[in-house]
Amino acid sequence: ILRGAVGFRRNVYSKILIILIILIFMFYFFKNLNTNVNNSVANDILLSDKLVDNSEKNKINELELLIRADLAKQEKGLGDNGQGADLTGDAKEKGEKQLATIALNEELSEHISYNRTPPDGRHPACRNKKYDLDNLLTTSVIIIFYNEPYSVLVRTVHSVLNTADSRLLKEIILVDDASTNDELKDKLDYYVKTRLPNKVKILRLRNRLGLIRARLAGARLAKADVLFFLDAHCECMKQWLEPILERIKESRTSVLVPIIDVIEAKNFYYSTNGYTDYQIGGFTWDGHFDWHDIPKSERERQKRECKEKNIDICPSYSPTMAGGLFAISREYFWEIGSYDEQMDGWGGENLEMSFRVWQCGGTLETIPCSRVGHIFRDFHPYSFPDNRDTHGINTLRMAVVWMDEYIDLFYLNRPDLKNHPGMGDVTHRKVLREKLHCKSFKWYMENVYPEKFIPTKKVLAYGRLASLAENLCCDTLQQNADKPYNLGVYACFRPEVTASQLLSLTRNNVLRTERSCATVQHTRDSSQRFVVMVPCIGDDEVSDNWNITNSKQLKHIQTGLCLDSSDLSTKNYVHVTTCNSGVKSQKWEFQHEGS
Ligand code: LR7
Ligand code: MN
Repeated sequence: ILRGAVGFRRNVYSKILIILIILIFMFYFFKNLNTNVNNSVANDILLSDKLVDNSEKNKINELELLIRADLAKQEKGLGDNGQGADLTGDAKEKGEKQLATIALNEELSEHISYNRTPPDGRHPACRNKKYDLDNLLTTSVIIIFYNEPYSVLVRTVHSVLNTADSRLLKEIILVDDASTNDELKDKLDYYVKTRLPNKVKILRLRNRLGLIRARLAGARLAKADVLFFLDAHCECMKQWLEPILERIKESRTSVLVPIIDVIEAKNFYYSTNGYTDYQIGGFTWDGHFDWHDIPKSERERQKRECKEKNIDICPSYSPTMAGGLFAISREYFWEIGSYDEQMDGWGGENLEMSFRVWQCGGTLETIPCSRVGHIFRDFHPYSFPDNRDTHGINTLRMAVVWMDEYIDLFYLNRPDLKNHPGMGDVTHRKVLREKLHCKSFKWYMENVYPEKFIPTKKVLAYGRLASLAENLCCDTLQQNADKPYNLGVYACFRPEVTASQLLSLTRNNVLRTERSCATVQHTRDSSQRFVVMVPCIGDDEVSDNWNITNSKQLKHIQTGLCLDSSDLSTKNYVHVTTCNSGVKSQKWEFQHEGS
């Protein structure tokens, strides 16, 4: 009996052994199969992870020395806590030159540690919050780059690794949009291979595809629950992932952005403004993204949400997003139509995704407990083949698919894009819109962005404001609308009105352009006061009002003075002066009656 029992046991052991061997075999078989699938799906990409095994010793030694030199150059403590830093002597000069050529102080970046800490500028309520890290979603961070300064890119990766709990971070996918800078090739491969954990991967595109298709390539490889896209020059604040992952778990159709803090390109100062006065996204009718303060109505909605949930800080709905830093459920990203893959180069994809998400049933939210710094550069250090206006053409594709009749306001600002032959085909995006049963742009304007000014609606008059004295029209003279400027006159453009001559007199008697409202200069000399255009958000917040009189004058109600086009000695600026219905230079006519 005893012998029988031993024999039986031996039998069981060998069976277990055979099963184990089969399991191990299958594990490796499927693992390999998986990498093969990756390679064949991503037809045009090279996964460069062979370098360290294959290349010669010399090359490796060389790279190792370069990397050690980089590390030796970094000064301990420099820029810590997000402080701005300064160089001296030759290095300072070099940095200043780079600021002019690549819009960023690369030399300074090389002196700052990859692991410098950003400040903690979060709302106190965010700092006290606890998260159940074992039950949050996982993230694939996707960072695309084209010729970014090596040290800035590497710092971005370190920053993610330093701040993301390993339970939440499945992988970081770096997508190289066919950079030509050598440092971003073997040296970066070697650094990632030898200094960073396995979860950092590099995807090399064979050809430059532009940022939209580069993000798509990264997204195709990603495996985690959530995609978090970042530009290649970011630094993450403590716990930037947790509140985002929590919100997506609660609401999978929410597309989320962190507060985007400014890191200055000249001294790497990471500035944290207050935690409640952050801005949200809007757009201009010429198709650009812009920032603006959270309107009263949204603040009130936020308060209500906070009260209901009994929490201190809540997301704010945002009509649009800047586009570079955002998180979305991976499944939802594909469901909602990822990107228009026919968009080239740079630009336009951010408004496209914003409108699409809102119109097709999702929401776009800023999560104030999540903060990420972004280096804002004064200009793009790269160009595109043929100097194509990719932003314009991409925006045209967006407008044709999503903006319905409001596209006229876009064409008004961009007449050059009407019937542009470069637009290409957008049928598949229109089909997508049908398939997802998306709402109209009118719905978006009324429900998501009601504070957005529409120059032709709810107005007493609009269009060109022409002087009856001579062929002159009020004109912004293309001055920067981010700050106050004087209203001028210029020869009227006809037959179509141009954006610089498009004015509206609203039902609240506010005289304005899309972004600026007309006020009267404060000065003692009341005979000649300029008309100052100041940034305005809502009509109700403007204290200057205007009336059209029976004798065709435009009268400033608060001062009782009238708009006058005479005496243009100073740069074609118009002024207001004592009303006199007898002079022609005070007679004006709007192009259209209001509706
Ligand atoms: O051909 C290119 N291929 C690329 O991979 C050109 C650029 N890129 C990379 C580039 O290296 C960078 O990592 O794409 C990323 C974005 O390019 P930036 O940093 O030059 O763009 P930006 O920060 O000036 O522009 C904002 O608008 C763009 C519109 O297409 C993108 O959506 C950017 O991601 C976006 N950036 C942000 O939203 C950060 C917040 C700033 C604001 C406003
Ligand atoms: Mn950027």
